[in-house]
Amino acid sequence: MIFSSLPVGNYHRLIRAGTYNLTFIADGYLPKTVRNITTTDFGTVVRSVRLWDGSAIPAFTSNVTTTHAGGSVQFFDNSGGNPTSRLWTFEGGNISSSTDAFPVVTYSQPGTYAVTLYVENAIGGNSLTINNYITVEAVYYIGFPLDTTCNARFFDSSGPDGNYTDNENLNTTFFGGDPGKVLRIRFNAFDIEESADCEGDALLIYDGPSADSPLLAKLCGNTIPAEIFTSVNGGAVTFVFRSDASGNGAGWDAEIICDSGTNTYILDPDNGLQVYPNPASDTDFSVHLKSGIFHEIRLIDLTGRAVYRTNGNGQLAIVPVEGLQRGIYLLQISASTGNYTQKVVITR
Ligand SMILES: [Ca+2]
Repeated sequence: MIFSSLPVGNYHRLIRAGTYNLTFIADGYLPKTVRNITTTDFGTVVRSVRLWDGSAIPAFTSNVTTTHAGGSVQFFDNSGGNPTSRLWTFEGGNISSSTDAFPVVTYSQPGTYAVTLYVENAIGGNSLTINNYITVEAVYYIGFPLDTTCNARFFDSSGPDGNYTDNENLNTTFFGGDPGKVLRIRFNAFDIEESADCEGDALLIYDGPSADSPLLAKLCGNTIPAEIFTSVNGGAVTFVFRSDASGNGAGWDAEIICDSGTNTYILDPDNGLQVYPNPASDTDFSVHLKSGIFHEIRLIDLTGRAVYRTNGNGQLAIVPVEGLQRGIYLLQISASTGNYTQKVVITR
């Protein structure tokens, strides 16, 4: 039998056991055929079918979703339905709007910003907004004495471009902005003149508020170092850079981030909402809520498509990563304690 729901209609038709292609037709929408639906006599098959009216469907990606103050992001229009016009809106960008297919936007102020794309064809238009899509980190060069942060972009003395200079002796201390987390140091680029035991040029990293704290790493060369974690929740990290009288390199580009230290992200400490691991490689994401229950959890890809959705009344949900491309996703969580969005990464 085939049913539709009231008030759209209520009709049915007896069909025999077999495999069928069902075509759905409605005024104002394009026909849609769902293939290979197998049913038994007196059996029930339920399919949710959404018809498309032919209007343009917005979708976009970008080369990065995290940048630093002064950094640029390249956006790509991946919309469907052959749009004939488009309008981007960039919260916090140096251009607030654009009609280009591949606009480049520069962000000057730290924060998180929404991106909206509206596309239209002869039939109609649709708009897609992704809140908190772009994260812009505050920028620090070594030599800046100290600050408290949970999201810093940290460079050598020359910043993102150019080499550091000779005979430098500079330091910077970051205090963790979250009393319940350690600091995680992740390098995006690294190039310091190599020497035996890094006795020439070196970046030294200490597990605390000064160079008297325990040494975590002494770095030189041009291999990107593994991630480094401080050991004290709400503690500090101190960087000391020294260069000798000749020879130098491009320096480094690093991110300083508050982190639980075990790849666990705590979204809501009051209610014990955690996501782990993040980033994930081949392990599924676990979402754990200690007080309250989940209503719905969705994993959204960067085109705004839900690649996984679960309804639940429990306190632990598993979001499978198998079959998903590496990249950045948004985990949208609706729970009795509130609604949450967390950026998660698959790194395989
Ligand atoms: Ca040198």
